[in-house]
This record gives sequence, structure tokens and C-alpha cells, in this order.
Amino acid sequence: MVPSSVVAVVPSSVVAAPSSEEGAVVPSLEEEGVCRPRYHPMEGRSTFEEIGRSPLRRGAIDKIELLKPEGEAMRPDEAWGLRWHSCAHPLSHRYMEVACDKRSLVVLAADVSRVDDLVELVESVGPHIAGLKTHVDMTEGFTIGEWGRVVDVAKKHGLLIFEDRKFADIGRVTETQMGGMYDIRSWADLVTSHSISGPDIVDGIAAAWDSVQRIGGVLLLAQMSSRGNLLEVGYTDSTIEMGTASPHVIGYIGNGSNPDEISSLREKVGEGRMIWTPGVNLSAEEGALGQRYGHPSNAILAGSDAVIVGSGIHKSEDPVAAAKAYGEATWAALMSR
Ligand code: 5FU
Repeated sequence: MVPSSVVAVVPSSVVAAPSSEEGAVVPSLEEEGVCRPRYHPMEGRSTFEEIGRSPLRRGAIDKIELLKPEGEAMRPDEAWGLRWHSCAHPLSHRYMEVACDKRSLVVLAADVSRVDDLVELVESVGPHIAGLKTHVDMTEGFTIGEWGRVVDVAKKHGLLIFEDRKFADIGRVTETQMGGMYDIRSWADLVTSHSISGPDIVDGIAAAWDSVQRIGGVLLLAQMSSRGNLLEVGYTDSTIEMGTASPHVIGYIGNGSNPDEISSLREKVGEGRMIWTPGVNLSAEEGALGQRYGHPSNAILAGSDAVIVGSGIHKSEDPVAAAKAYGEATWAALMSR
């Protein structure tokens, strides 16, 4: 797998961030230094690390010819305001740029079990989405070679690939689970993790990416959308504390079905991390097996940066029209917040 060349512009004054025990300093984009989050296996600590200085920040990010919906792309700093300037993780900027190019804050939850169907779905809705979320372990007859087709089609449409693995084990085991038959470390840009086992899980994930010379971002589950979940306010607060201390944590999963919960999460998280929200559907009825839904516009207005939409798109009679409708609703909400 080709090593990632994704970088971000951050102030050089905060590049040598302290170890995760001390809490990492979260950089902002006020100066033109280029850095990436890095796990140091020998020292067992994580820092932001300067890797050069360049005025050509956009040029440093993988260039991909995007198939875009009609309309002029907006400059991401204008569209995202403080979020653009405050988020330090390089992949957060990549996501925000793609969202501007596509005029969509939709991450497709591609919950289909055949690679052929997955590729066809992403190929068709690609121009209207900004990210691709997978559950690789639902793939029937998985082979890493076939999975390469999913990676290719995501890249073709400029999409970050987000494996919603919801890791929850100790750091060492999680590092191993990033490899194995699915080899998540070699193709996923983002993964989800629970915080239940403590902060070392994040370094375990980062160590796995480091071992294949890639960087990635972790979304910690601070809230969930499912009925009766046990992620109560105290747990959410501790999760944010854990995330704030690590340069690898790009942001949090919030409950997209409840704008009040999203607003409260945003207030606690501040501007420096992403909040991505599942539990979103244009027809906000109850979903299957305890899933709850809210409206995409409300989620974005409440402070979410990406709505994660599954059945609202892949179960629709016209997935392209549905993806377009979700994209338009989320973009309009971003423009008015
Ligand atoms: F962390 C979470 C959560 O709290 N709720 C979720 O629904 C993740 N999800 C994922 O979002 C879930 O695993 C599905 O892949 C997706 C939602 O799919 P839906 O069809 O839009 O309900």
C-alpha cells in the first residue's frame, strides 16, 4: 500500500507536543508549518511532528481529480470558519476540503455485504458524498485483493475511508487487530474506537499505522445513536478528556438523532476536533433494532461536521437522488450556521 503523503499546516511552536500522559497541545493553523501526528514506538509516546515547511499545503495533499456536483467549490476556510483554523489533524482538513468540493457533508455508511454492490454504490453516489464508512467484517467471501476495488473507487472519488471497527481492547491487541486478515491499517484513513479500555488503545491504533508508514485518525465514541446505550454524560466527558490528550484523535462520534446531545457535545469539545454523527435520516422515523434518527440539517446546525447516512441512501429506490438530497441539506445547513 502506498504510504500516505497527507500533511497539515500547523504552528511550529506546538509541533513538539508533550506526550499523551501530559496531554498533547492542539495546534491551530495560524502559521505555515507542516506536520503530522506520530506515534514513537520506542518511546511509547505520541506527538505532532514537523516534517517540513511549505506554502503549497494544498499541493502536498494527494491530488485527485474529483467528480464534482455542479456549482463552484467554496474555499474551505470560508466554509468552515473556526473549525478549519482550529482542527490540527491533517485528515480533518482533507475531509473539509473534499466536503467543499462536493458541497456535501455526507459520509456514506455503505452497509452492504458484497464487494460488487459496494463498488457500484460508491461509483454512483461518489460525486455527492465526502467520505466512505465501511464495516469490512460484513463482507461476504472477503479477500484483500477484492477489497482493493473498494479502496480504488473511494480514492477515485477523493473519499477518506473510515472503517467503523469500534475497537475496544487493550492497546497491544488493538495494534494487532489493525493488521490480520483485513489489514485495516493499510487502507483505512480513519477508524472508530471505544474509550472503555483507556487511552493506550489510541496509541495501539497509531502504532499499527506507523508500522506501515501511514497516518490515520481515530474517532472516539463519545455518544451513540442506539436506544438505551450506556454512554452517559460522565463517560462522554472522560472520552473527550482522553481525546484531547492525543494527537491521533481527529474527533468524536456523536448522537445524530438528538440535536441537544450534539450541541452539548460540541460545547464540551470546542472547535479543535470533528464531530461525526450517525443516526441520521431524512424521514426521521425509528430505525430497525433500536436505531434512532434525526434530520441531517438539524445535526449540522447543532455542531456536527459530518452526517453518517446508511439506509437513507443504500436502501433508497434511487440512491443517487437520495445522496444528492442529503448532500444539499447538509451543505445548506453548513452555510447557515
Ligand atoms: F457509533 C455508531 C452509532 O452510534 N450509531 C450508528 O448507527 C455507529 N453507527 C453506524 O452508522 C452503524 O454501524 C451503521 O453503519 C451506520 C448507520 O446506518 P443507518 O442505516 O443510517 O442507520
